[in-house]
Amino acid sequence: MNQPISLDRQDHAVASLKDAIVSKLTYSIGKDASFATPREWLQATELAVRDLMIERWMKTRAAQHEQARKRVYYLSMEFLIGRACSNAVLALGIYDEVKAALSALGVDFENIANFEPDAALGNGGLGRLAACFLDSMATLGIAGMGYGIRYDYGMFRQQIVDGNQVETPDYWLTGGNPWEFPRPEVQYRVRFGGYTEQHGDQARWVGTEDVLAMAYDTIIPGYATGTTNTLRLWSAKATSEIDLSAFNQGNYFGAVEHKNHSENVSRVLYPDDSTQSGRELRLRQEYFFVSASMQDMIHRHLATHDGFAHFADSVAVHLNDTHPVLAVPELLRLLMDEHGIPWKSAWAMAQKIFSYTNHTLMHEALETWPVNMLGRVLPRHLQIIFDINAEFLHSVTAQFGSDIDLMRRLSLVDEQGERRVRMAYLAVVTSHKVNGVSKLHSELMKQSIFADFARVFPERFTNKTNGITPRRWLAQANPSLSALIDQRIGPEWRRDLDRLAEVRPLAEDHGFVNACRDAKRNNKRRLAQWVQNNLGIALNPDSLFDVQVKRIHEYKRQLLNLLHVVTRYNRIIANPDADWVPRTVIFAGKAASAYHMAKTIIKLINDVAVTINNDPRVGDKLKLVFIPNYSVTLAELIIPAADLSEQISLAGTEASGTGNMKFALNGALTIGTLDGANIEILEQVGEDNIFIFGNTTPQVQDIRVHGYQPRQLYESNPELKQVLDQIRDGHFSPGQPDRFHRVFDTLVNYGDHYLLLADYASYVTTHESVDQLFRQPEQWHRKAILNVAGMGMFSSDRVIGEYASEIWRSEPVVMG
Ligand code: 26Q
Repeated sequence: MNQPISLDRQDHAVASLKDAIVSKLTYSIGKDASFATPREWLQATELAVRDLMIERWMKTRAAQHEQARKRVYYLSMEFLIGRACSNAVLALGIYDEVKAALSALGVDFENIANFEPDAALGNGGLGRLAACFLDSMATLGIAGMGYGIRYDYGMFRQQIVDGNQVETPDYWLTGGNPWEFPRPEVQYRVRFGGYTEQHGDQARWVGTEDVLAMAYDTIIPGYATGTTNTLRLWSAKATSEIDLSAFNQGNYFGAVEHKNHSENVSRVLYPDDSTQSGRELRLRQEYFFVSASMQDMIHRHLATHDGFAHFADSVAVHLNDTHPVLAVPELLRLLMDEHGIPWKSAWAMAQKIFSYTNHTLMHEALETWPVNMLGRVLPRHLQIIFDINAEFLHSVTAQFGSDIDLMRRLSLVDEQGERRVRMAYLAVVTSHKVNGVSKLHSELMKQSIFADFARVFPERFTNKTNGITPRRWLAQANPSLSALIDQRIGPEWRRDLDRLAEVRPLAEDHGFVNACRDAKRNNKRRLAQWVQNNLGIALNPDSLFDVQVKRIHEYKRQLLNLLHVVTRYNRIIANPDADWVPRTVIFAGKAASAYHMAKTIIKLINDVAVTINNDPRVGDKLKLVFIPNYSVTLAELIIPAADLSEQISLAGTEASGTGNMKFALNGALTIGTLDGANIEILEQVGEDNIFIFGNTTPQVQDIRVHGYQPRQLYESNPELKQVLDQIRDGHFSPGQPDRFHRVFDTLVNYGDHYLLLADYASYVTTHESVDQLFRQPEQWHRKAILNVAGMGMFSSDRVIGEYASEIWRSEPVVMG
């Protein structure tokens, strides 16, 4: 939807795309059109589209170079990109032309696009945020580059077998990856282990085991602009292919053992999103990619500069959580030990260069590494961390006097028990800016985990409320609604989401409201069709689609949702002839492989689904579906089909949430707690257009202070008691009645940390208001439109603009 192309120009574009695709099919894939499979058509199309981006890519590099823009390096262990083809085609503004070209060849674009695997190099929110940020940096013309790991295996595939999650590996590179360019000429040596020898101020790190990091560059197109950025991912390569002496002795297995061991470092993404795994391989992964990235950054700098005089003004390095924080001691090591810069200036530069985003307050997710392990794997870095700590604590003493207790609390090394390095503290001490990802989270960050640091560095802490890219999450995922909006306000909202405010008056326009209703119904049918084809379950598109899709975690409270579902089921059975608003409740999400309770929750959802969906007394009034293998691509299908968005985490636990924004942008109403960015969504859409329930953060703190009494809540609410007893007594697991004992005990007897029962009553009542509103479709869709209209500020373009001007201090590139 870029500038309209005149008709003959469009004909011309279609003709030349058609030629290009056929030529790629013939000369790059080696196939005749009459024998090509859909996958081969896709590959040919991708190569043709890619050619159109490469020229822009080169021009962008030249412009960034000429205009000497400050470079922004975004370091992240995760980039959850999803599919690239439709995104690229939309960015280039040639969707209709590609579709027409393929159609002339007898091929359906949407059909072949479905053969592209997702690049699932991330777990969830944090990884997807990084992908949205790449899109926005390219679109805004920020000279930004992503650095990460090219995992051979991305996020595992989830199958549901007998109601249980079963993980299978995601080898996403089988069919090749046309969006990446291997750069065998860009390789760095990354060292592990060994020991250090001190020579005055400089240290020599010797006796190491080495791995090579090789770059793979992925093109990141900006939307409707010539700027095209790069995501550079590192893949591990052994320093030698085979061990010749072992080989010559006939030990063929031993000969490749070293190679395999080295290359394992980039083999697989850790599928934990909220507990620190503490595994040494994870530490090696973290160091592997930041070492390569810092070497590359210095190399690139020295290619155009004489030394380091302007270094700190020419680069900004952003840490996406603490996972890449070893970049700090690595940069210091490179500057001091390899480039002879004295400690003082190296440290001063680091403090200007780094900034850090925190994504969680949960204690179990905060990274710490045992001093022992760090000393063994990265002896030089441990020394440097100790030096930073000494320098920091010294400066605090100068400012606050020597308060031993304060020192203990601020120290980068936790001395209690097994000594551990607190990675978040290292990030805070180094960075000139530290931000949270929603207003509430940024406040809580200063009150809880970083309270002492907020006193030492008050000016350092700031908020950057998350956002999402409107290109993927509205234009691409929801063509029906996008077309309606285009008709009324034009296509500019794709680059300036604040323009959606112009939709607000249309909430009073019957024609528009009805059209939005039809668009939603269209999306619901699209999803129902998919569910029918893939899961064999028939959904009624006229029922209320009530959706909770996200990682499975106790703090996100999928169980609270389920308690409501069972309550509704019991009410239907007790009163089958009442005038029920038909509901379809949809869940999707993965559980970390070792997270036992999360896996039990998946099983319980599936067991309840079997009971409800097969109960003839229920019929269409209630359906429950768990959609397996939630992914970016499934999100694009599910979110536009939602009427109701479940954002029900315990107040104070969800740092921001970004799914909440995607749903509201697609015209779902939110049922949510006052948590994370829900609070800002409420501010934007107004309290009449969102369903808020439950305890607030201060109330939660109050309940905890006075002692949470779940058993009292259980005893005093008969409906709640019935539901919990059914779960405990095997109503949904007759073959194994004690299967969910632990769920019951957690909620009722062990003082559940996430206070589900404390919010149950208000949640169920709020769902009654949801039904009331859904009975008045005109009112419902009016409010849905007001949600869409209020989402302007949640564009990742707004967020990146703020990061660029307030944190990175980097000006956009101007393309000629
Ligand atoms: C850490 C150590 C070892 C192994 C894995 C990890 C690990 C990996 C991923 C820890 C955390 C994550 C991911 C966290 C995450 O996705 N956080 C979410 O970030 C979103 C973007 O800011 C927020 O919207 C969510 O609220 C937050 O939960």
